[in-house]
Amino acid sequence: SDPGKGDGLALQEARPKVRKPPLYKVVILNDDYTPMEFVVEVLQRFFSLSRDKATSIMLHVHTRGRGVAGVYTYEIAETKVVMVNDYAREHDHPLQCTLEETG
Ligand code: TYC
Repeated sequence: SDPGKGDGLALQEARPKVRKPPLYKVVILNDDYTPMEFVVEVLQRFFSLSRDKATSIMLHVHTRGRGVAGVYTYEIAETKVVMVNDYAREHDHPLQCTLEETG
């Protein structure tokens, strides 16, 4: 007999399982020494932000101590953290960013 036309018990059709991956925030930290212009440049360069949006996030970090540059899957977030921290170190600025799991 045709195995595709059974009573639905022998060959149950499974619902496709699609799971959203966990997301991670790339958090930028304030410090006393990194120039504001450098932070804005970093936010534009690595997070594809407009100058206005980058400036707004930089000022938020400057006044509040920390702020979210973007939200990504783990591999992309981790790559951005390494790229920003390497870039800041190359330019002798103490700017730091870290990963944080979203709630
Ligand atoms: N606080 C720095 C200053 O006054 C500016 C700054 C902003 C540094 C954001 C880091 O993530 C940062 N020059």
